[in-house]
Amino acid sequence: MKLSQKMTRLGLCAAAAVGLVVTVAGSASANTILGLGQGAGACPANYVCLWSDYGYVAGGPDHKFGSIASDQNIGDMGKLERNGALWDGMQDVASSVVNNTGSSICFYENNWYTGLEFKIGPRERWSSVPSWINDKISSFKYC
Ligand SMILES: [Ca+2]
Repeated sequence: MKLSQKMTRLGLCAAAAVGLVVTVAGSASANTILGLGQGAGACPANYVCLWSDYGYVAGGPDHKFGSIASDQNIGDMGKLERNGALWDGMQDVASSVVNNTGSSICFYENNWYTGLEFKIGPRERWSSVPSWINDKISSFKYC
């Protein structure tokens, strides 16, 4: 990797650390934050948060971006990519989740809310999701 590419990656990583808010097409008032801090407390009020590792920790910056927060349904976690190659979505990597909403949230094995379903109640925190859904979540919705 050239130095300039490395610098670009580091820059993007810094942006992730402070949280980059993007608006997903089709939901003008909804927000998805790419890149959270560590710990369940990093999840904003009224958001659903997912981290790629156990214990509310994000994984390595060279792979999946590692953590997201959203206040809306996400039908395809692989489509959250932004800023080129660094962030390539969060398909099949989530290992810990926080539901900071007043609704139940259902996580799914496949895109668009199909396959295995893992339902959690309002305000629930899972530092380790069950093994049968670990590294398999591809979509989630209010349910
Ligand atoms: Ca994981």
